[in-house]
Amino acid sequence: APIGVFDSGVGGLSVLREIRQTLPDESLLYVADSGHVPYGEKTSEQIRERSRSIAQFLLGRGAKALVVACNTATAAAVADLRERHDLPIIGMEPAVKPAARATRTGVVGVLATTGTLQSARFAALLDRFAGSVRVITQPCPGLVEYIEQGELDSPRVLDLLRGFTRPLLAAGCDTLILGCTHYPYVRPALQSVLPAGITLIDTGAAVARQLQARLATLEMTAAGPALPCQFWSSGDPQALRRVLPTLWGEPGGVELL
Ligand code: DGN
Repeated sequence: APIGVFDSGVGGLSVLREIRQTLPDESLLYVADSGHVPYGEKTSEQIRERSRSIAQFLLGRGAKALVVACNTATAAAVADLRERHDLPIIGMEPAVKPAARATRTGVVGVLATTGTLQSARFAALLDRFAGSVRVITQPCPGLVEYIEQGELDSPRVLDLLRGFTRPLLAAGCDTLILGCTHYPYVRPALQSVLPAGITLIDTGAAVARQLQARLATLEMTAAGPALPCQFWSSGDPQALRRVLPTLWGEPGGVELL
């Protein structure tokens, strides 16, 4: 049976790539909820509704496990999904723990959506590290929209990144957490606007390993061979098809959700 992965748009493809690398024998299904992107400015109830309906769809396609490849949707909906469905459900979380280990200044920055940063789940995460590290948060409105278009290093994207990181650098951050699954795609652009010696941390690889461990414990690991990944978009399937070679690494068939 396949693993179902979803995001508000193309960001979750950064997680999907890590899953493919870690679990090459697993068949994968991916839903981009591009008809409703961005999730960052939506209410939690709206995001829970979208997540419920996408989870239903993926379960209907035989998914044996779900990955909520979106920090914003995880914060709003993962608890609700776990209550409703009895299968492994893996979510994202800004990587505060590895950042706390990596920092030398003791100050780390979190780049994420407004929705993630304002969530109770994120507040609880910060509480756990309150004594050990100072955390400065920075919402990044507008960034996801560019990444959705495949615009990863244009002058206006670089300007946006300069603006978002300036206050974090001023506060003494030497480690920045990419707290949204879209942001790994602007990692090179970020690096180009940051001084040397700033560490960037994202969660995709850790989530893939967590999924691998869960499947192994439950004896649900597939023997392979994997089928080609199937993609759905609730927005414009053509638009997703266009960015797949860049963001997923190869072309793929996309259907309308
Ligand atoms: N990719 C999503 C995340 O990780 O938070 C959110 C993107 C969005 O819809 N704003």
